[in-house]
Amino acid sequence: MKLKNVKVKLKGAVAQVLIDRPKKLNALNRETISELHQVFADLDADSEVRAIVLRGSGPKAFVAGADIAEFASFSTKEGKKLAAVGQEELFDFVEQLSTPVIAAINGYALGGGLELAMACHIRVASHNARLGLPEVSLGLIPGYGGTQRLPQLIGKGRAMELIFTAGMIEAERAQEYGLVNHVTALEDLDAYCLKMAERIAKNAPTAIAHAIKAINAGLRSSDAGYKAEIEHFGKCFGTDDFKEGTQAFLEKRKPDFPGR
Ligand code: DAK
Repeated sequence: MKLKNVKVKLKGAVAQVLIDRPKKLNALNRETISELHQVFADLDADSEVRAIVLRGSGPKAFVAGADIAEFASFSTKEGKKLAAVGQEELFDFVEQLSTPVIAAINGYALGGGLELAMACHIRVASHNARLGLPEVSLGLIPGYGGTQRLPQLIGKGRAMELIFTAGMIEAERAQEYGLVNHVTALEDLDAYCLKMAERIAKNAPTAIAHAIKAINAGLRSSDAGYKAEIEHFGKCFGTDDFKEGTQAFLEKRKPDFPGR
């Protein structure tokens, strides 16, 4: 597969994966999601690769969300189908990978971008990072596991506040909440993550793979929440609020939601 939006660099036992659409703040379109799936599948199958670091290209964004221009015209059926496919192809796929993945959050991690970082096993952010799930400002709910993984990481009350306000939090607050493990200067982020990845890479890969499966099994004893998310996410696509929210973003204006 020829890669357009994703780059991979190998440094010994560590693979660095770069999401490379800086002009669109690395927003996740269909093509980028399938390229990431392929790259993660290939790296996981390579026994020489013992840890992966994922980051966004440029100094401004990890990933500023799913590509709004692409999903703005989806119907309820398409929204539901794509949420299920996306979760399977990328978000659940990364979470269940046998190789540990560190998200190096080098700027905005919003919507699908924060959902991707939360699907990774460990998160490190630079000081300039801004994190949030702004979907309700577009008439949507998080559709790539965010309604499940955010409360798991930071607790129900904080997760509800962050989702309902569509707000962004700074890296230091994210660390206080437990959403990211460490915060570094932007220029130190790559070296910090590489060092952690190298430390992980020295340990038994089979044992780490089993630890990932065991930890995930405990946190995901039922898929009911993920299924409910897909169901409710799909329903949002049929609403006038969704049409207004996405149109307003594309027209660079504030939305005026008609409501129920
Ligand atoms: N999608 C598409 N383009 C985006 C984008 C996005 N999420 N975020 C930024 N861009 C584009 C901008 O439109 C702009 O493009 P041009 O106008 O230059 O062509 C370019 O990136 C630079 O952005 P700005 O000019 O806006 O940069 P600023 O520094 O002024 O602002 C910002 C940075 C991050 C605050 C702003 O760009 C922003 O608010 N971005 C959108 C954040 C957001 O709402 N993200 C989406 C959350 S919703 C789905 C499953 C899940 C989802 C959707 C569908 N299916 C299964 C169907 C998830 C949805 C979300 O992620």
